[in-house]
Amino acid sequence: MNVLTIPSQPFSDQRPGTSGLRKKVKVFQTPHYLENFVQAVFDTQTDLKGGTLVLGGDGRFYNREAIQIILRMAVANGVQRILVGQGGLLSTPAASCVIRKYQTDGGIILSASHNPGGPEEDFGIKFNTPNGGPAPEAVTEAIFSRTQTIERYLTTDSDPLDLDTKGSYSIGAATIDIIDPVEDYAALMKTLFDFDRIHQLFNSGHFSMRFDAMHAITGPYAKQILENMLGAEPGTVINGKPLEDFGQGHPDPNLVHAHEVVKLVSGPKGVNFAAASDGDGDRNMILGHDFFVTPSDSLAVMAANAHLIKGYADGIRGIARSMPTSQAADRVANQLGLTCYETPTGWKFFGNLLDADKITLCGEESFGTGSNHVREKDGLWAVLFWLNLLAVKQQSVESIVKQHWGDFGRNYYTRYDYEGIDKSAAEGLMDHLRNLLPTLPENNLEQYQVEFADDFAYTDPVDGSRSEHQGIRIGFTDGSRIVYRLSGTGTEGATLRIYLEAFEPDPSKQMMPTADVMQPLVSISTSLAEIEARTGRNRPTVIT
Ligand code: G16
Repeated sequence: MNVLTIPSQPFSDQRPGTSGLRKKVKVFQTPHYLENFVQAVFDTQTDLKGGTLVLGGDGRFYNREAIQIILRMAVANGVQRILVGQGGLLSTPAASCVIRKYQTDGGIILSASHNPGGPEEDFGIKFNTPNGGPAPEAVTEAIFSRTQTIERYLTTDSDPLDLDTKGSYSIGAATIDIIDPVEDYAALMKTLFDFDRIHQLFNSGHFSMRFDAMHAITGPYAKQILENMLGAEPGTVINGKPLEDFGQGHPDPNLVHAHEVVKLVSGPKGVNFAAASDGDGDRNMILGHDFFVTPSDSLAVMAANAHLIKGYADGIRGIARSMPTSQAADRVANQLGLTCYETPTGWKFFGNLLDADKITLCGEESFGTGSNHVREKDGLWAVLFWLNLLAVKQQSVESIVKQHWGDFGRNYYTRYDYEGIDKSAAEGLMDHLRNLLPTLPENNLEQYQVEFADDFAYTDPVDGSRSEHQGIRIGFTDGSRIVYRLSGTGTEGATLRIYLEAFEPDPSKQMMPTADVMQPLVSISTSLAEIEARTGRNRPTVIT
């Protein structure tokens, strides 16, 4: 085996977004494009030399080729040991688990999450630090800055490795271990949840569920844990085979894209409980019979009931939510005498709070919940948490959530997405809102009185780092809110997100259709931002 030095030149567009570098597959296939980014990781994360790297992805198109490229580069850059998921597969939370369990020097995860896969679709890459979490901004900026000066990358002339057979292999001085992608993760789940009790629930004869893996990474994990370990009936996991193009679906677990499982939990023949996860297994959607749990409510319910779950029986230290996530979790924290941290969008902002033991649970409106067990959001973990809760409480999902609203008040919530709009129009719209901010406080917008209006900035309470321009917040005196921000995960044009939240403390008014409750906030938010005039759109692409 020989180490080769290949001359290269910078690409200007390699700054990671909300979660790593995401581009069309075709962009990643441009000669040297992937290699430059990977070399920038090795050049800046110097502990990898002589250290251990975890490597895996969500199995989407180009995953296998990328794994072979990165393996050769890792060997050439002096990585001593590389742990690779069999078949090149590792869900994002499982990668985080493996990075932590074997005290490695970090991991490279290949995924574009919930974005579609295939030759014309999306691919992505991100580096996770030794705590198992997505690299914080200081690290992603260092990687980006290195990509801007890169002149060469290192690789080897070694043959492709057989990714499908578990075992230990050597290339030069490096050892490559092809590991079972599910085993370590399943063992961790067993320490957190009462598997016997969930097993009894599945065998009670009056409970059944469906889990939609959406032909993405969680299929093998869900089959092993739900069907083999917990005794759920065969067929509980649907669309369980990971496919490179996700069966031409859009592996985003929401009411629109996971419609197959929504159907199975609806109507007189519907099952009691259903869930879905995304491309790389870190997102989740929770459904009761004819009942959708918003991700914001899911976090709040988990926080209020964590003491009932084995792994959290000693109580939780604190909670964090991303800024656009509803304030339902804040109400729980308040009652428990805990702090609820409000962070910018992006799981990377939870890492320091978890490492410093300031929080135990965290979550986002974008179908993500997690805890201190790993440093990524975790789809299947959330499903097991709910299963454990159902087994303990012996209540339906709907009655648990309605009881929660009765106790804490209901934060009605909806999100409007305007996808693929013109980038400069989107930036102009955000500037326009920023200019309006000083005029808003103490004004009335229809029946709402503005309490505060700002451009959200965050100072990390652990390391003092500052993140500016994280979204426009308009808060009203009754606890309702409008939030605007531009997505950092898209690969085409810009996506404007408007997040709306209306607080209702009165139980007699908590069963209204969300769309009706939200109507005044929808009209305020669209006219304030001059959406139609600025973007040419008279309706959003997706409403969740
Ligand atoms: C990523 C991040 C999340 C974020 C989501 C949406 O999730 O890890 O923290 O909430 O993107 O971000 P945006 O609103 O900027 O598109 P994932 O599941 O895509 O990795």
